Amino acid sequence: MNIIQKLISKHLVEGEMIPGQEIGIRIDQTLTQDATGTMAYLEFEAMNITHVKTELSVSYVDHNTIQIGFENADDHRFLKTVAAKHGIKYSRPGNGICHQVHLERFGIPGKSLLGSDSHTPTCGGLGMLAIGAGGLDIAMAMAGRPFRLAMPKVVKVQLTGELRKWVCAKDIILELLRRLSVKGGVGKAFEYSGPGVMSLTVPQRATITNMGAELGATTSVFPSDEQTRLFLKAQGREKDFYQLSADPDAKYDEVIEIDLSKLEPEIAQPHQPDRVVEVKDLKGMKIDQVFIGSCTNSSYVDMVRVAKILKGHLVHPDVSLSIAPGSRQVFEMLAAEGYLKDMIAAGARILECACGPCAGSGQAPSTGAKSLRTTNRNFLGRCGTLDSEVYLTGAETCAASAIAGFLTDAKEYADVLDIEMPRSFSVDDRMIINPPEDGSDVVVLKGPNIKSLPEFKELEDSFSAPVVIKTGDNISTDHIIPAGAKVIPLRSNVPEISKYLFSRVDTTFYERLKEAGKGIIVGGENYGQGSSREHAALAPKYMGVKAVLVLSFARIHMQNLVNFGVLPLLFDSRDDYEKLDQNDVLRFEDAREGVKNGKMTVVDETKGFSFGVHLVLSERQKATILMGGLLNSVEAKK
Ligand code: MIC
Ligand code: SF4
Repeated sequence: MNIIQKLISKHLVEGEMIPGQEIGIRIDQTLTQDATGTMAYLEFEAMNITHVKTELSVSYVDHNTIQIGFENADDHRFLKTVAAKHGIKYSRPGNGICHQVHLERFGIPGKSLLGSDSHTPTCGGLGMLAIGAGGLDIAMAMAGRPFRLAMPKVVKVQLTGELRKWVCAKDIILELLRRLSVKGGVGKAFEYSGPGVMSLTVPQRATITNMGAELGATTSVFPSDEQTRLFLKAQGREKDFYQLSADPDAKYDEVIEIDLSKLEPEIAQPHQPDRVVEVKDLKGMKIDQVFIGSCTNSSYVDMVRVAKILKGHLVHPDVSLSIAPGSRQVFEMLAAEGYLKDMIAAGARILECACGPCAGSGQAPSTGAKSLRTTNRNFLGRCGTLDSEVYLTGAETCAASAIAGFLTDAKEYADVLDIEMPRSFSVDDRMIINPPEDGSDVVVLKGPNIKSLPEFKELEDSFSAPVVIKTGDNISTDHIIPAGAKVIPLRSNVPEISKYLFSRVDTTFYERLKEAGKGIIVGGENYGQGSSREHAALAPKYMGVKAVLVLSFARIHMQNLVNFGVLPLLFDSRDDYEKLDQNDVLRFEDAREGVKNGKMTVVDETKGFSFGVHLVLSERQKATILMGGLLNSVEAKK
């Protein structure tokens, strides 16, 4: 077996490991972050379960840390109390980004982790089976229910050679994005293998598995080997080590080869993470802003390399450089070892260890600006400025360019870039609050912005509704429901957040949908890529969207639509997608029977033609749709 098969078979509770077929796996650990966590815990509360059933569940606060009103602080208080009540650890704001902290303190090779954040596969860098999903799926996992997914195909990424000093782990995943595109990983899991693996430390591996999310992959994993043992030992957790490798005769569905010694620094251009070219192709491009941080590139070694480049220089007068270390552990070590001083002296604007600018919470670029970032996503408007351009690249390239004022690689700094992963990290878990043995007396505090979950009715048999929007390919959940300092505070308030639906692409959308009272969304390929935020399904459902009709879906978003009882429909033919227009009224007859059969006929009443659509759903997913969503299921109620 390959590693993915070994990990899955160890956790398999339902189904067979045949690619494409639905399987159920046992979840050992869960993680949530505040932006998706409030909803996940409201859903968990709706299930009336006293104590989580997992081995470990952690609630992180890292997204909504800018408190421009009471909302975020109220959310933190809710998360803290709800965690104490139900046996969940609470990582306080100030402790760092969920994926970075989980990798450092909790990830265990061989275990399964489900997180309400699409970058949960970061812990695959430790040999974990780590998967991102919507909040409701995490709530179900906390309640001890299996997590269902389609068994992925397994792609072997064979690494040979070693990276040159000014080339980094980010370049490996950017290279895969260049070759495969943002939809190249849908339905697949990526397993890294070959002699090049041993040269990569766990934090470097985690950069790669983190950004595997941008391929649309179900998950990504590295073997658990000597590097893994060294990392766990340095975290004071050698006892958690478990060796994991593929069998010598393991089979794979696909093989991709990358020679690390031939890689150059790469960069993803606006507005998709797969628009990758080599840095040298754009060398000299003037830049206005640089952000170094996020769950992709904020480890200790990343930050030290940045500090070494910045030392003795000043950030270019036309550039604003912000830096956010990934965790309190990293932050504290940078301070203790003097690296923070070098960053400050160079004029860097030091931010708290949180997601911050990555999803648009602070540091929005100026009008028309070019922003260079170490983050993983550059979807239109995500940074907070609609007409700015975000480029994604490695930390070294970012630091060298911040000094130069234009895009350049860090080759000239090669001499200072030889930094080893520390033999021991500074370990201090006091910012993680352990829940009491018995939380029954804990009072869960909910501020006025925290609204209860809407209730949904079962699927109607026949209905008609207008096409409220028609989009192109690769629409991300950032397009559907933005994040950012303004909108994230509304994550626990569905009526309010709904007002921002598609606001980045069409400011009339909300009013039009409200007036129609119902609607159909029409989209192209890979609809719903990116974030796991279930609000991209929940808000449309709340506003009366009956179906999302597209050429293909991204994995997490499609499951979120199912979870909230929105029909996820696929066109039988691209021609029909071409024929449809906004405002066409579509009629659905015998929709319930159609769901059961996996196909139905839709009538375009405006243009007077009919066409076929289909659903690729398991029997369980069909039943969920029919009952109007997962919260209405017996499984959620038992
Ligand atoms: C993101 O990177 O888009 C986020 C913000 O972390 C999301 C989660 C969210 O929307 O809260 C993700 O990746 O799932
Ligand atoms: Fe946070 Fe950005 Fe990572 Fe999402 S991608 S978890 S917003 S740092």
